[in-house]
Amino acid sequence: MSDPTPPPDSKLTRSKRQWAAKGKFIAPPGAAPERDRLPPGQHLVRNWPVLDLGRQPHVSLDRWRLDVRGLVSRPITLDWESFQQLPQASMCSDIHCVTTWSRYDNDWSGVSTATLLDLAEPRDEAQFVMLHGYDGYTTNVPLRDFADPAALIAHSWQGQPLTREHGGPVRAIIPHLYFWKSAKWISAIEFLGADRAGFWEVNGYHMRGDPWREERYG
Ligand SMILES: Nc1nc2c(c(=O)[nH]1)N[C@H]1C(S)=C(S)[C@@H](COP(=O)(O)O)O[C@H]1N2
Ligand SMILES: [Mo]
Repeated sequence: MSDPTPPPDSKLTRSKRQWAAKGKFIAPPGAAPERDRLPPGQHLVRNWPVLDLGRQPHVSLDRWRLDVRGLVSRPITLDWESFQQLPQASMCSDIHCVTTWSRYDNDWSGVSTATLLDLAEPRDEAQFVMLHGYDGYTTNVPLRDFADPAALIAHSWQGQPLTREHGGPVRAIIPHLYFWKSAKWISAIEFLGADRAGFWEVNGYHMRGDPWREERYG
C-alpha cells in the first residue's frame, strides 16, 4: 500500500499550500454559485454546436450591408468600413440554446446595440425589433431586450473573426435570451410598433424567449 500522506515538501503539498494561500476554488465575494448560472433544463457543453436552416450564405465584406430601418428617425445603411468605424465594444457572455445546451464564457466584439440606437433614433412608437438574416431568417425581440447593455452586433468571437457557420461576417448577440434570437448573417434591423412573429416564433417558439423563465414555446 502506498503512503496516503504526501511528504511535507512534495510538489503536491507545495501547490496545495499555494492554492490555500490564494484561496483557489473559493468564489470571489459576490460571485454567483454555479447553479445560478445554468438556466433550468439546460446542460453545459464545451464545444459550440452549429444550428441553422441548412443554408449558410457567403457574404463578402465588400458586398456586406446592414440596414437599420422601420420606425426610426434616421434610417441608415452601414457598409463594412462604416461599421468598423463605429465605437467597438467587447462583451463576455453565456449562450443558452433552446435545444438545451449552454456554453459559458464567449468573448464577443462588435458594435453595441446602444450605439446603433443612438445613430438611428427609434421613434417613440417603436417597441419591437425584427432581425433579418442573409439566409432569409427572421426573429423578433422586444426593443427593451435588444437595447440590453450586453447585447451587440458582433463580428468576432474569442478574438477571431466569426466563422461563416456561426454567422460571420456579423451576427446579433442578445445573451440573456435563448440563442435563436441571436440572428446570424444579420442583414437588417427593423423597428416595429407591434410585435410580429419571426421564423421560429411562427412555428410555435416564444415571442420573448427568456431562458430563466423557460420561455421555450409560445
Ligand atoms: N440567420 C440565422 N440566424 C440564426 C439561425 C438561422 O437559422 N439563421 N438559427 C438560430 C438558432 S435556432 C440558433 S440556436 C443559433 C445557433 O447559432 P450557432 O450556429 O452559432 O450555434 O443561431 C440562431 N440564429
Ligand atoms: Mo436554436
